[in-house]
Amino acid sequence: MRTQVGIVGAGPAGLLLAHLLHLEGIESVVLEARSRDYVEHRVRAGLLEQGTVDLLVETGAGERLQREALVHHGIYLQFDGRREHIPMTELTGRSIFIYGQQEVVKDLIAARLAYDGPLHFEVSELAVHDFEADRPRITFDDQEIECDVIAGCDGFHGICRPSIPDGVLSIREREYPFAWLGILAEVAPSTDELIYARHEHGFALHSMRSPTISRLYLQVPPDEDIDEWPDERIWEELQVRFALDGWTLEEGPVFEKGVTPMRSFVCEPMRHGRLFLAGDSAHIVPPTGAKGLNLAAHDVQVLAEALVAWYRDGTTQKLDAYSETCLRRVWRAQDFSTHMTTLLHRLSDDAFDEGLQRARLEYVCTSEAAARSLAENYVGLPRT
Ligand code: FAS
Ligand code: PHB
Repeated sequence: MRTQVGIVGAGPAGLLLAHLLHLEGIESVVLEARSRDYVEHRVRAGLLEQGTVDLLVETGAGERLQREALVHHGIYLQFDGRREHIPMTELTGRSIFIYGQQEVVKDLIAARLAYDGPLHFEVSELAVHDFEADRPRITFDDQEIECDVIAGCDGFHGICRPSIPDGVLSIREREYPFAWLGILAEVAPSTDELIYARHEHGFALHSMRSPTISRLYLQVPPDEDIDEWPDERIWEELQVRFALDGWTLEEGPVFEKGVTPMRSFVCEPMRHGRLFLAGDSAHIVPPTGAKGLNLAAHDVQVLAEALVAWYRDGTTQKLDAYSETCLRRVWRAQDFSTHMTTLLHRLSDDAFDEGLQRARLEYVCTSEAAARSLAENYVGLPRT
């Protein structure tokens, strides 16, 4: 087989890239190791920046999002028995949108199949070849695709990044000494907007997926066994960390739960020859800043624009600037996500750390400048 762009991975990055290229008349083939059902039900992110929503809506993949997403104009920060609102839209003019990642994936798969765009699920033995030359190939299941470029959108555990020869990439990473235990519960959210809580027991986040589905997270030790957390214990601990006079956290049946490790990871450059890495295959942020999915969308927006310029008039300028352009936003998000993580999680028993956290929380709740800085990073800096 032959195509222009071979895309490995049908997560948000791969599917959105295929969608953007199709709109510009550029062919691609998307290859995914898991089944359609699996990728459409995999629970991950749920918060979209204004820029990500604008991109989906402007390109015709946001019709259901516009109908079903919850629009939020701020968040709450809770600490020391107080809950303070940070008015994001008032401070930045931009909003945030609550819409499950799997819903974005479903919408992009539906858009792809509506025009019979090549999308292969459950492929195996996938490998990438010759991307240091100008006719890269992808092999899988005794098949081969020759293409002009390969987009490695296969996530953190994919094969594209490890396929780049040793010595080419520089890796910068940080592991955090805790993880997130996340649940989905069939109960109406007990809050109108997200609550980020710092508590001596550890961090907690009250998010949501719809007016009837709540999404909640607890900071737990890094290698925590989910079997140690029966639903009652989870609700008990959530009640403790969100406790506030005159306010009640409603409980309900838990239908999904899992533990997610917390790490920061950046590989540079994000391109080697004709292989371009996008999304989690190139960078991971701790979810405290809700940047993972949004960074993936930004990467493929930049890559699509660069490929369009190359196919249109043969200029490689944007392709050559791809890695640098994306890494500028990646490091901004790394800094913000690390800031939010160290601001709100129980880092150690060190009382000085606690004092610093309190001072920083106090500052962001009393200084408009500090609140605006947090807000503009959270809603997403305008795309350059
Ligand atoms: P993805 O990992 O989503 O997609 C990569 C795709 O490539 C997958 O479908 C995979 O099956 C496929 N693939 C892998 N190897 C392959 C191979 N060899 N051949 C073919 N296909 C292959 N972000 C937030 O902002 N908030 C959150 O709450 C949040 N929760 C998360 C929870 C978890 C458990 C994880 C892992 C991430 C979470 N994230 C969260 C971050 C998440 O949203 C990612 O940033 C986002 O999925 C990145 O999208 P992609 O780069 O497309 O990678
Ligand atoms: C989520 O809704 O899954 C979510 C929201 C905000 C975060 C992380 C996760 O910071």
